Amino acid sequence: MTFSVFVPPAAALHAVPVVYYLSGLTCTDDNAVQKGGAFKAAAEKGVMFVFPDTSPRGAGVAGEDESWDLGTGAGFYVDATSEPWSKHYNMYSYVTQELPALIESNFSVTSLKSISGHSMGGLGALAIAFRNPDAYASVSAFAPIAAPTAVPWGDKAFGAYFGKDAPSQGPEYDPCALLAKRGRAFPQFEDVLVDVGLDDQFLATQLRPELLEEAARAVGQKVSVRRHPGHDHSYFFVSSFMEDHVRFHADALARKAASDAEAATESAADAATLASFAETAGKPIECSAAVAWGPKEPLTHERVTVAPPRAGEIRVKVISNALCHTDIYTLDGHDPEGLFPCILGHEAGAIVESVGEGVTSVRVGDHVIPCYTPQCNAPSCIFCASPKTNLCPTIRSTQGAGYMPDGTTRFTARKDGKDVPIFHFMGCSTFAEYTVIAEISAAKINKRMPLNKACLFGCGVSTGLGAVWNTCKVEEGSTVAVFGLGAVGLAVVQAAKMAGAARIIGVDLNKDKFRVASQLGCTDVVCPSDHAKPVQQVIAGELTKWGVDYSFDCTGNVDVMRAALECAHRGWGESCVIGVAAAGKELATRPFQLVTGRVWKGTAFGGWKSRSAVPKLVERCLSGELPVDHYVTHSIAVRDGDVAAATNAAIDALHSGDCLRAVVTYDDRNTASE
Ligand code: NAD
Ligand code: AHE
Ligand code: ZN
Repeated sequence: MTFSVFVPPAAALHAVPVVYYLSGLTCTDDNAVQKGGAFKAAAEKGVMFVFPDTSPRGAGVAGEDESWDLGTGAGFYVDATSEPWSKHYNMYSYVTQELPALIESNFSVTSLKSISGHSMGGLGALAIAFRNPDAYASVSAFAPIAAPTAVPWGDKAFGAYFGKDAPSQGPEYDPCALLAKRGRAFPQFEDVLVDVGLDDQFLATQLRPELLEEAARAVGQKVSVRRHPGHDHSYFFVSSFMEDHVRFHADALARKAASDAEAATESAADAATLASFAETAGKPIECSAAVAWGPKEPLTHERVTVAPPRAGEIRVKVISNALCHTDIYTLDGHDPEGLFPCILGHEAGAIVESVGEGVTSVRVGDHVIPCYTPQCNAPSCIFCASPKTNLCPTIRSTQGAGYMPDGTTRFTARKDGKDVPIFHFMGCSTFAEYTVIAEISAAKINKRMPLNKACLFGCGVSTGLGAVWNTCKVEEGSTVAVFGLGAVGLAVVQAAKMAGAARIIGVDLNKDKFRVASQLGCTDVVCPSDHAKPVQQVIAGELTKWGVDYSFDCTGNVDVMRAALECAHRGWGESCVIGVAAAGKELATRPFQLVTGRVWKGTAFGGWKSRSAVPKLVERCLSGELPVDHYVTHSIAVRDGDVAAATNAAIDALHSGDCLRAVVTYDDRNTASE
């Protein structure tokens, strides 16, 4: 066999990952080398490209040179089972085993691989990746034969290579059939990139990308098929989009390298943690918790029993917890859904202790952030499927009723000699050393992120960022007003600054919040009590002529929400309600405010689809792009297992007025000291 290799300059310094590129019918190892256009990006990204031939050549197999779409140049990347092909036509084994072994023993490469290809090679890449998802970091294709068992090229080739076995063997090399057989998405492949040309003469008869989209949609697998007008089946088409594919693979390979490195460097502490989890898995755990017995009562220290997770649930060891205003609001009896006795808390960093039946997306030892807005990602969930919302309703009714999805609680406390069931809160209940949450509420994050910072992404900070970037999509040069400069409001300021807002007006009754607000990007600060006029008239009329492009309520006060709306720009200003108002409160404004073009909207968890987005926010934080340390104004360690004492101290801190987030740490593993 002949193959070609592109060695990037980086290989001289260190081992590099490899992209295998499979060519189409009639091609050799040389076509994409000459015309594919991959090398500039591959050199920049430090990835090797390997180009195998498309079939054996010159083995003297009877009939191999009789037609252009069978035999020589047309191996279809299968292991033939029928004579005369079965001896030599084993391109599947060659590409998945023999060739990588050869490359890995002769070149400076890591074991990380991705795969791509064109036409017949696109089919090969998809089928090989779907059959070996752990072996490849990513897969992409140009104009693939997406459903070979349903088109003439596949019929002819599979009929010859498999003979009477074609009905059973064909689907094993058909990407659509492989997806249907699996019945669920590949967690290994966040996305599959596919490009097709709309002027490709084979599009409707041989390629059928719509069948791949249908098969992927049915199982919830993301496949991005990009359709390009004016492009045909040629290498002009391939080379036009090759750089996108190189970057797609290079990024996935880098992510896999990072997560493999992280798994390999699990510390001794991790080993000890895992050993302790092996002891408790499947059994009830007795541990400390802060229980809220009734509105306005201080949390009390209790020993509670946490039952093992049931199907679709996970039990987690809580490491750190930040206090959100919403916890206090519920404890103070303002939440119409508030139930007692309960275990509050919903901004935490935790480690998976055990998993219930059927849980596949996280494993024991994974670091997770419990998310009160879950993401079920089921193909049937129209909310998860829609880019318009993050509000997955799958477990919302039981969550609001204080139960796990099966309508029962996992917590009991011993009170006056009796076992008392304790309600769950917001699907999280993290004011306990251990809690049980739904699998679909767990965002798995990079273990490099200290859990006493990671917890911030469980609610307030993510919400403020998302309100700006997702819900309002604040543009460069905008004017913005932020009402309430707690952690949520400051995250709005930080996000608006990052979005390039030209002017950011911070509003708070507490002037102590102005220093950090200005540091984060506020260009103006306003204390409403300094003015005789309503604050909306100060902002729209004095500070600006017509009002601000975007305003955000981060207080939960309905009068402030009205002011925020009314300072929005005539004609187009948008006002976003983030704050949570107390039971019985209602909004009011003159409808004329809306008639004259203002838009009133709101956000829950900043519009983030939790399990997909939170890990990415954590990565941005780790990369230094998204600093969050400034939110942690108070750090409190749990002493002698008294979770309630530490949490009550955090509540006092939040009431003090100089607190953004008070982080309570239950266990100092996987935390940072600064
Ligand atoms: P916080 O208590 O830390 O901050 C609130 C800030 O608002 C404080 O600085 C306070 O001084 C200021 N404030 C209060 N009344 C004001 C007034 N009349 N005018 C101007 N400023 C005023 O709270 P937080 O944790 O930042 O949360 C803010 C709000 O967002 C809360 O209502 C919380 O429940 C809500 N929240 C909503 C979501 C969501 O998804 N929608 C998520 C998290 C928090
Ligand atoms: N349960 C209350 C409302 C509470 C509320 O609005 N919660 C916010 C999150 S606050 C986070 O700190 C939210 O996003 N709600 C959406 C949801 O599904 O709960 C009530 O009024 O009944
Ligand atoms: Zn919150």
